[in-house]
Amino acid sequence: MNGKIIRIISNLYTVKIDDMLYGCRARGIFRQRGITPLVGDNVVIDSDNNLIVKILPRKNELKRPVIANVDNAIIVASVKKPNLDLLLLDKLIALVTYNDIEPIIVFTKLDLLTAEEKIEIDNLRSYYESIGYSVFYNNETARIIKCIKDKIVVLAGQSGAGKSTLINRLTSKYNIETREISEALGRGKHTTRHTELYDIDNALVADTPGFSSLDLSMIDKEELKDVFIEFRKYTCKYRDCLHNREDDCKVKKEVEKKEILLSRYSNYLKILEEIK
Ligand SMILES: Nc1nc2c(ncn2[C@@H]2O[C@H](COP(=O)(O)OP(=O)(O)OP(=O)(O)O)[C@@H](O)[C@H]2O)c(=O)[nH]1
Ligand SMILES: [Mg+2]
Ligand SMILES: [Zn+2]
Repeated sequence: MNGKIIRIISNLYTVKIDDMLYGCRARGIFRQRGITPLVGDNVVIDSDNNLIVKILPRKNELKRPVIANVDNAIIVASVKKPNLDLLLLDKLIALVTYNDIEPIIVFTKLDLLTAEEKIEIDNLRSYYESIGYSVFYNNETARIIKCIKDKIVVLAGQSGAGKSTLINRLTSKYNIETREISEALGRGKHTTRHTELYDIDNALVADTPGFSSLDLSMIDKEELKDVFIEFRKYTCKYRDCLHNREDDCKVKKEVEKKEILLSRYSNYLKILEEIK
């Protein structure tokens, strides 16, 4: 029988097959060969012996949290408390895109904004949508659920942005304690060992502890411009143009014409500076 690992606690694996859950152990041969089954793995189980006998090839393997076969990352960005951090948002989009994972942007805490501030966020949303991303507000639960159906999804975003709250809004099944993870977060072994996929109408969603800084140093400076997807369609004078100080740079022209959002471009330059 084929299923998916949705939870691992020490060497006990919870495998989901349709709507049934099986507690399994892994065949000894995996350990001998140094293979570790991961949350998100598609596996074959021997249901008579509750044993994982085969791990199917992975499409990708995320390190934090440790999950295999991730389709989407929901980037949770609060617009207040903590204040909207567009540099962090663009960094996360870049990092996720670099890992061949499709980002979904969800803004939270719009209820804390004045009407004028709300218009600014509406405009931002329109820009990110216009370049090809799915963007939602956290009260649009039905649309979010539709967007992630049948996918493996990780949540990403600042501590306190509202990631756990979002899961609770999408489903009443789990009642995750909000702020729970960050308070317990001692970078301990337990957090990673207990990565769990929550089943939300057949989407499998991993809650993730927040973070304050993000390292993009694995991206080469030549690769960065390709993960700013709206830059891709412009051909500059120099083929390897970094859209920085080169002349005849089409991207810079589009920024001047306000076709490219200024914050996107300045965040690109900031990240470029960081990884150089
Ligand atoms: N006003 C308002 N508060 C919200 C909203 N979403 C979340 N919150 C509050 O923000 C606080 C932090 O929410 P959490 O869901 O714990 O944040 P988190 O991203 O899981 O944080 P970490 O686990 O630390 O990474 C909680 O007090 C929530 O009640 C929202 O849309 N509006
Ligand atoms: Mg949380
Ligand atoms: Zn250029």
